[in-house]
Amino acid sequence: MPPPEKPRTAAEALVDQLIVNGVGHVFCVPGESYLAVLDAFHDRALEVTVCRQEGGAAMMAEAVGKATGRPGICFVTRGPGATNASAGIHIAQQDSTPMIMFVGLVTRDVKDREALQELDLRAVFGSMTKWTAEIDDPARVPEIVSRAFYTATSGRPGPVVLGLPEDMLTERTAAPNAPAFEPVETFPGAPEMNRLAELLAQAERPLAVLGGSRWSVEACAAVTRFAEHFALPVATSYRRLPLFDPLHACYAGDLGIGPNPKLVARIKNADLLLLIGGRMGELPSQAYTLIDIPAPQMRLVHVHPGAEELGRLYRPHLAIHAAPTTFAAAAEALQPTRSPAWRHQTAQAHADYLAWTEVPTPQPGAVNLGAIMVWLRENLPPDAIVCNGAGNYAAWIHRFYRFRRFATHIAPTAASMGYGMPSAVAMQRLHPQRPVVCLNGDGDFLMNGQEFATAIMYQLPIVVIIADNGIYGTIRMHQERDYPGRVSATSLTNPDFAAYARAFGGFGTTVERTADFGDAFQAARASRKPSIIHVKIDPEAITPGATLSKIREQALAKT
Ligand SMILES: Cc1ncc(C[n+]2csc(CCOP(=O)(O)OP(=O)(O)O)c2C)c(N)n1
Ligand SMILES: [Mg+2]
Repeated sequence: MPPPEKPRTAAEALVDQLIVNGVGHVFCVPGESYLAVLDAFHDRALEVTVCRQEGGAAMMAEAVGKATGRPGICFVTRGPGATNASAGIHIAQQDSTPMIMFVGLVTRDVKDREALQELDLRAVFGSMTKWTAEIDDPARVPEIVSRAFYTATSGRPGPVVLGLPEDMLTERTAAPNAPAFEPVETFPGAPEMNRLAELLAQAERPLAVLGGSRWSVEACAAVTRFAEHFALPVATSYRRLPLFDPLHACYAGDLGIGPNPKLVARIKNADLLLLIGGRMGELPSQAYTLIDIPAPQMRLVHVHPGAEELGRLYRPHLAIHAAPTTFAAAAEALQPTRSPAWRHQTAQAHADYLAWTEVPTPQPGAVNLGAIMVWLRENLPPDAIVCNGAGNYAAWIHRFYRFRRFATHIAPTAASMGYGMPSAVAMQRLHPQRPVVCLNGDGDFLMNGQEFATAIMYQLPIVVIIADNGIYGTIRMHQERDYPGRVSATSLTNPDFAAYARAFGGFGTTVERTADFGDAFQAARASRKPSIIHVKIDPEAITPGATLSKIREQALAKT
């Protein structure tokens, strides 16, 4: 691209470089440290979402990265802004999500005086990003922004943080735009794929677990055909549910929190395990109890785009250094040499999944969250996007909802609370026509509930469901298990969340019986406003399988 006639400011060059790289949306909380960037937004074709707290802005950018595979972008100010945003950066790291956060900094002439809100970005973000740097020279804006796109997306994706000294942003530069980045692919080689075919030919009880990032609609379709050719049972890793159609005959279930014990047993007993894309971290590995470390008890094939992840925990029998996209394309070309002898096991695995998820378990109290999930799975269209944060309420989503399409579940594998509301805003900004449903706990919602105001500002018809049990339920559950009867710092006093919605200008309603949920949901959708459905849950209904009292009694019986 030829250089523009009048030299641009560094801020203008920066925003142009984002546009060159296909960025359509940015999320921000403004700061005086990057006024020149705000000015560059003024007459450029970018959708800017102004947020209420930088934690929300960062989680929105992370959600865009998660849903699209391309870096989500946010802009925040120095000290208080960047530190507020850090939760979103940490999620991007743990979830392997491409994201770039730009931070307005103090002017270069006062650096290291501990000037107002000065922050040592490298020291603060160095351990939770793939790369943290500062742009000191306007002429290097295209170079450094280009590198940020490559770094955030290549290998194992993750976050990049770039600091922008305020005075640098207003200087002018004749530097031309760098060409748009192109994702760097790693392909499995023929020797690896031949070895995989041999391992499959020798296997008796194989199983695949899909996880990680760098998937696509096409990759999911290709891996489905691979599974069909080999009648392979396929599980999805924690919060990677939409990678495989749950109603497909090869689907073996979700390996999240509180998984089907039959699935856990099936994985432990597999003689060939294919980990495709994921790291098999603490949650899906059931606290590192599924696969022996460092030498797995079964033959392990680990497919991962990050070379440093292969052999990091589990010493693989076959390491395939490839992204799920390129691996799936190669895998679907493999053909079995004999009819897979484990066909009946795959059918049994799918039957076990259906039996585990078909009918909601009975619950104490007048509202059954499982029944609400079944209502949603029967009434939402397949392209609906469900967002959530962390809390025990999410166990019912994992177990009873069914994600039929790629990227329809946006939730943190890092299990961070407060993610649902901002990610729902991001998804509705990206997809104005698709239904976006945001599920929250009562604790969870108010960690970023201020972004309901952002939904109002952009008139986003998100339906927010708050499962209010009056407790930090997950922690109360752990407390009753480890310190039975000694309740401490886990109770909450909540507002009237329906009135909260109305106070912002949205639609609000309260549900106190399961049977009333459907009408409440339809009324929320019909309002076309950001909506909150305040669902009152009995705190006894702590997991789909056990009440709080039962957990306490079991713990007391052990002491
Ligand atoms: C940002 C953050 N802070 C704290 C935690 C620890 N934590 C995990 S779940 C949870 C309680 C969630 O409570 P709520 O949202 O009400 O959901 P519930 O478990 O009651 O369904 C807490 C405090 C966390 N995961 N993330
Ligand atoms: Mg709660």
